Amino acid sequence: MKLVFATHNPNKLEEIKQLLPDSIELLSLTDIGCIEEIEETGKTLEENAYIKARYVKTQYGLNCFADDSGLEIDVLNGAPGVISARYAGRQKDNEANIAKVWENLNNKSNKAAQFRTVIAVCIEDKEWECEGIVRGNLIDEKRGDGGFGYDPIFITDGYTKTFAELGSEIKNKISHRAKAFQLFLNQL
Ligand code: ITT
Repeated sequence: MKLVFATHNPNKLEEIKQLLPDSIELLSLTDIGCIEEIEETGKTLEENAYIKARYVKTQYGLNCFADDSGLEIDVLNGAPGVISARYAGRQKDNEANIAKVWENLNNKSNKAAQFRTVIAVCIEDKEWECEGIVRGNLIDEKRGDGGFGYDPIFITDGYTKTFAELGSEIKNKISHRAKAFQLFLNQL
């Protein structure tokens, strides 16, 4: 079966390819000639993931799945959530995004947060979604050079190192994305 992963990110594609059975031919947006930007206009991670997966299914007639992820902070009612990449503005600046988190958490003792991934799947005439969540706490300093986004300020429950200090091998086993993808793979 041909299956499209609605991403242009070669690292994400390769990671998933390793986990899939040989019977599935995994294709990226680039592989199917989809070079146009799919506007992520949804108000939730679910909506954005479905926008991407349905776009490919409708426009290209191919089975597809798509993911969207974000950081959700308890005392900020789940912000930045769906706008995690653009929290401090359209320029998608990690440093500025982290500074805004600190600003909004100033004087708050509860720094609990979670990363959440939603995968939307459109295969034949079926649609469903898979979710992965990793709980933890945010810290007031940046620690570690690995990962991306909010990794230097997030320590997941049961660990003392940030996601940026853990290294990709460990992070990719325990992350929100890993959990969502594992669920998805089990359902294929
Ligand atoms: P796509 O092109 O595939 O959409 P992206 O960088 O926008 O890649 P995601 O949709 O997975 O990545 O995540 C949106 C934002 O949420 C991302 O830019 C980060 O700010 C934050 N985020 C998501 N997963 C994260 C992780 O594992 N570690 C740190 N920050 C993360």
